[in-house]
Amino acid sequence: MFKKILIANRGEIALRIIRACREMGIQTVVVHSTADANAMAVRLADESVCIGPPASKDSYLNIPSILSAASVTGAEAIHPGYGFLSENEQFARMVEEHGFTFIGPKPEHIEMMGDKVMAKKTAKALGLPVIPGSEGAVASAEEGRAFADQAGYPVLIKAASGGGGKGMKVVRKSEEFTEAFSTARAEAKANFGDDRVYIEKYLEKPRHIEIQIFGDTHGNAIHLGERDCSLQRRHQKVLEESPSPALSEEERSYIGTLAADMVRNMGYRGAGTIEFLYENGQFFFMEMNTRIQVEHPVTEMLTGIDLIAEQIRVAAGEELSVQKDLIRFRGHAIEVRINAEDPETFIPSPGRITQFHAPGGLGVRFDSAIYTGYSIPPYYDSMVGKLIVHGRNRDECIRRLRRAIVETVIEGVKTTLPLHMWILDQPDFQTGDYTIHWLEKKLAER
Ligand code: MV4
Repeated sequence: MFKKILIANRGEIALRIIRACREMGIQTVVVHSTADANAMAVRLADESVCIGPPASKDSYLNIPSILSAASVTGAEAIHPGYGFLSENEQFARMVEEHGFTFIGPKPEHIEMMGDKVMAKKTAKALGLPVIPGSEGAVASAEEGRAFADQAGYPVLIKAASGGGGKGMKVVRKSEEFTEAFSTARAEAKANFGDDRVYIEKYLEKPRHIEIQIFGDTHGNAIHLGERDCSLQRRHQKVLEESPSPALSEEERSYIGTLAADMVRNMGYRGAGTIEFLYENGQFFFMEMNTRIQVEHPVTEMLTGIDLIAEQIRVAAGEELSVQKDLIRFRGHAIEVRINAEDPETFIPSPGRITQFHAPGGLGVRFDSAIYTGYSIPPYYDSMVGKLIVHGRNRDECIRRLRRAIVETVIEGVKTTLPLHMWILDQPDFQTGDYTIHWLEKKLAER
C-alpha cells in the first residue's frame, strides 16, 4: 500500500480523500492555490504545498507544479478528485511517466470516454442499449439532414467532444436542420476545438439514472446500484437520490448487470459512472464518467462501502474488497448540494462565513470544508457542502432531510438551503414524479 498520497484538488473532496487516507494509515500532501492558504484541507493534511495563484489554470490545472510538489514531498500516488484534472488523459499519462500512480483509470479509458462518439460505439459494441442515431460523426449538413428526415423529428445534434450539455441543439423540423447544424458545428469548434457532431433521436421526458461501477486489475467488476440525478438546473445537479423512485427491482438489477459487464469487458480499473437516460421503461447509454463523482456518498450511505478507500486499494493493485454477492442496498439516501448562491437568482455569494453549525444525528452526514470564520473565495465552484441523509425508506429519508436542513446554520453568505426545502415540499417530488426538465419548469413558474 502507498505510504503517501498527493491530493490534486480542494474543498470538500480534498477533505474526503484525507479522511480515507488517515483511516488507511496513509500520509497526505495537499496542493493549494494562494487563495486557499486557510482551507480546512490544508490544515488537516499532513503536508501542504502552495502551487500557484488563485486562477485554476495557474494552480489546480498546473501540471508541472503538481508533479514538482509530488516529487519534493515524496508522494507515490496522486488522487485527482473530481473536476480539474480528474478526466485529463494527458495528466494521467504524465503522472505515470513521472513514476507516480494515478488514482483513476488507464489514460486510454479516460480518452475513449472523453470522445462521446467513441464512447457510444464502445458501449454499443459491449452490449449496452444506445439512443438511435447517426453511425458516428456526421460529415455534412446534407448527410445529417438526410439521416434526420429518415429517423424522424425531433432530433438532437451533439458535439463529439461535448458532454455536460454543452454544444447541443434540438431540431424539431427538417427546414430548421441546416441552420441548427452549422450553429452546432461552430459552437463545438469554439468550445472544444473539435467540430465533429453526431445526431440522435431527441428523448422528450427522460430521467437521468446513473450506475456506480468499480473495476480492479484482477478482472473483477461490480456495480453499486443507481443514483437518480434528474433534479438539475442548467446541467448542474441539485439533488441526487437512490434508489430511483422510478425503477423496479428487476430494472435495477438488469441495468446494473449490463453496466458491470461492460466495464469487466473493457478491463476498466477504478471507480466510474455509466449515465443513462430512462424513458418509458427503457434505458439508453448516454456517457461514462471516469472519475469519482460529487454524489458518491449517496451510494456509500446505501452500501456502507468507502468508495475512496476502494479507489486507493485498486490503484495500489489490490483486489476490490467487496464481492458482488455480499453487497446489500439498505433503505434510501438523498444528497443535496449546498451552494453559496442566492436561492432565487443563483448569483454566487462568496464571502466570510460568520456562523456555522453542522447538522447531525442518526443517518445524517455533512461533507464540507467550511468553518466559522472561513472566507469562501470567489474563484472556484460555489458548492460549499453536501448534506447526505439516510432513512429506512424514502419517506423517512425526506423527513430526516427536512429536519437536518432546519438544524443547519450557515450565516454571512446566501445558500441554496431554502431551495432544497422548497423542493422537498413539492407534491411531485414527494411522489417521485419528475424528469430532467421538472426543476427548471417549476422554477420558471415559481
Ligand atoms: C439527450 C437528451 C435527450 N435526448 N440526448 C444533456 C447532457 C449530456 N450529457 C446529454 N444530455 C441530454 N442528452 C437525447 N438523445 C437530453 C439531455 C439533457 C439532460 C440529460 C441529463 C440530465 C439533464 C439534462 C438536461 C437537458 C438535456
